[in-house]
Amino acid sequence: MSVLQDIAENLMKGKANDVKELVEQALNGGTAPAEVLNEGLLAGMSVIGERFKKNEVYVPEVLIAARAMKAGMEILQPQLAAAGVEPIGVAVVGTVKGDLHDIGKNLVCMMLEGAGFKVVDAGIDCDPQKFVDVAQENNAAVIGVSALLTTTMTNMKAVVDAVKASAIADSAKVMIGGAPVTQAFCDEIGADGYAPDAASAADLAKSLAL
Ligand code: B1M
Repeated sequence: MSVLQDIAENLMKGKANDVKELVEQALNGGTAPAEVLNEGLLAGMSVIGERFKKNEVYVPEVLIAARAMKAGMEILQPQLAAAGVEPIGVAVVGTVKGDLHDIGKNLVCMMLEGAGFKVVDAGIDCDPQKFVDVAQENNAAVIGVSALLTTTMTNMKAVVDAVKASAIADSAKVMIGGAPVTQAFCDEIGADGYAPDAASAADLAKSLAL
C-alpha cells in the first residue's frame, strides 16, 4: 500500500497519531503537499462522507475521522501555504438566530474542511447581519445556515434577504440545512441550495462555489 493510501485508510479509522506520522513520512519522502492533501486526507474523508450518506457509518465515526484529518492538516497546512496551494473557497457556517444546536453545524464544518474549503465557523444564534459581515470579511463563496427548530428555521429567510440586500449578493451563495429543513422550504425562501446531511452539504458547497 502506498503512503497516501495508508493516510486515507488510517484517517477512515480515525487514527489521528498514525495519520500525523504518515503525513510527515510522505512529506519527508518528497511527496508534494497537494498530493498528500488530495490523495491522502481528502480521499479518506470523501469515503467517510459517502459512507455517512448511505448510513454505513454514523456521527461518532465521522467525528473521529475529522479529528484525524485535523491532526494531519496541522502538519500539512504550513507546507500547503508555502507551496501556494489555495483552498477551493471560503465557507462561513453558523446556526441561525435563536438556535443553540451546534452538533450538526460542526459536522458540516468538518465535512466542508474535508472537501477542501477554508471554513469560518460563525457559531450559534447568529443574526442575519453577522452572516453577512463574517462572509464579507472573509470573502466567502458560500454561507451555510443551520437550524434545528421549527421555530428558528423561519429566521433563515432573513439571512437570505440580508445577503441579497448586501454587497456580497453576487459573490456568496446561501445554503441551508438541519433536521426540519426541506428542499420545498429552501425554494420558498429563495436560498441557493439545501442539503439533507453534512456530506451532501460538502458536495453542494463545491457545486455552489465553483
Ligand atoms: Co434540542 N431539540 N432543544 N437540544 N435537540 C431537538 C432538535 C428536538 C427535535 C428534540 C425533540 O423534541 N424531539 C426539538 C425540536 C422540535 C422542533 O422544533 N420540531 C428540540 C427542542 C424542542 C429543543 C429546546 C426548545 C428544548 C427546550 O429547551 N424546551 C431547546 C432549544 C434551545 C435553542 O436552540 N434555543 C433545545 C436544546 C437542546 C440542547 C441544548 C439540550 C441540545 C443541543 C446541544 C448542542 O447542539 N450543542 C439539544 C439536542 C442535542 C437535541 C437533539 C437530541 C439532537 C440534535 C443533534 O445534535 N443531532 C434533537 C433531537 C434529535 O435530533 N433526535 C433536539 C445530531 C446532529 C448530527 O444532527 O443537527 O440534525 P442534526 O444535523 C444533521 C442534519 O440535520 C444536517 O447535517 C447533520 C449531519 O448529517 N445539517 C445540515 C445540519 N445543519 C446543516 C446545515 C447544512 C446542511 C446540512 O447546510 C448549511
